[in-house]
Amino acid sequence: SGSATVGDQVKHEIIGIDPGAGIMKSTEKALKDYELKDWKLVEGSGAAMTAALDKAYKNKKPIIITGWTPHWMFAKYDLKYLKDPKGVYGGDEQIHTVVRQGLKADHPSAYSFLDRFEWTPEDMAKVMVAIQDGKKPEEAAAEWVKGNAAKVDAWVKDIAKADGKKLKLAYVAWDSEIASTNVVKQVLTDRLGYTVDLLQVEAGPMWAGISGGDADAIVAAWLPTTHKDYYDKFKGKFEDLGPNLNGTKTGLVVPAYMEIESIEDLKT
Ligand code: PBE
Repeated sequence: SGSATVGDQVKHEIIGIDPGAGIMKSTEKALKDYELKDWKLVEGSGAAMTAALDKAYKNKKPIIITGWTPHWMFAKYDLKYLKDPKGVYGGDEQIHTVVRQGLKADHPSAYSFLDRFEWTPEDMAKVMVAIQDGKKPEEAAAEWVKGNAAKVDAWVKDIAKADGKKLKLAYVAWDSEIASTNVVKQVLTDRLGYTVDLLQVEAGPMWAGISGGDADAIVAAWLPTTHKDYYDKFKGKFEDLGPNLNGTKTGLVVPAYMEIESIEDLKT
């Protein structure tokens, strides 16, 4: 450190994730709006980003990542969001459940459950942490469903079983969505008798898939800000069942040991 600026210390790089993610677009906008001209947003994946964070953190090195809540990284490391006085990353946001047109008529049981599905950031974080601790996603989801029977009972109460009918859930390999999509799959199979395929895709194809009818449902729509472009592009071609989780956040995240507080501090 010494007198080197934060920019020099991190080579003016922000460690991003997959290029289709909404936080990548928000971060490009942040670089413009905060006039961070020498800065570069590095594309990668959620897994590469958390690997880079882990390595930097263990060595007490500076690093700036694109981050979001709920995420297991906040349980594992002492981190902070950089303040965003211009509000580039948006205000209140929720994760929505979105289904294809016609799902209600074709699969009324799945539709009724998906319409009711709602849980908390703490619920989701539990599944995420279990996966991070080495459990397979299906295993972590099954354990969560078992351990939260009252909540799950209410989601499926009085809904008829589906006798092995097939459903496709699309999702992106973001740790939050790996957790939620596996829990929803578990409820659909274990409690409602569906046969469920998970399609792991990029964000653009996920929205195209739910809008074109190639996927039946997603529980991974971050609205109104993070996925605004996708939402607007495909508007009218999907059915938005509303929030399944409240209390998300996105932004630039750094280890708490770094002596910066705001995105504006990156200018100096
Ligand atoms: N995320 C996690 C996604 C939505 C879920 C914040 C990385 C995104 O930026 O699109």
